[in-house]
Amino acid sequence: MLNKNVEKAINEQINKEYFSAYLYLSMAAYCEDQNLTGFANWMKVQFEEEQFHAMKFFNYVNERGGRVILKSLEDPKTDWKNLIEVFEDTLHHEEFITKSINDLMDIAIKEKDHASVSFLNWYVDEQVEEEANVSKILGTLKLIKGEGNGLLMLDKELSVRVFTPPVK
Ligand code: OFO
Repeated sequence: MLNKNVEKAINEQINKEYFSAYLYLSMAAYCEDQNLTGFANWMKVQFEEEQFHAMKFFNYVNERGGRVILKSLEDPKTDWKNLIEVFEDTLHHEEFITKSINDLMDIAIKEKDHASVSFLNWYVDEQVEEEANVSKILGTLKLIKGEGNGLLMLDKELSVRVFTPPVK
């Protein structure tokens, strides 16, 4: 049986994961509007990844005999100054999610819920990758000052990203 405090915190995390998906879809819409289809593709893959994160929590709660309670999502931001601002927001958001996962881990440890600690390790590792991917793109964007041929080349590079569901 899933510890009640852990269950409550995971339900809040499910909402954050779906909000992440919604935010990245909103960023994809902005990129489409800027005719940057490669960036839009990258954000759409991010949208799928976040839904995967949410569903992994959803399935875990059910597997442990808990109850998923969904809440409404806040409106995502819809407009940005440029691509640098989009990726600065993305990095800040991922740092916020990392803190949230760490807080969730602290609750599982405090409650001595070893199964949840083990389960949450996947998210701890995933956040390292998430932040690294975003930082790399943001670094390149700053290098090319977010414009010109460099921007078009990066757009092309990001157009090949595909969503591959992790095996576990
Ligand atoms: Fe982007 O890692 Fe989930 O939210």
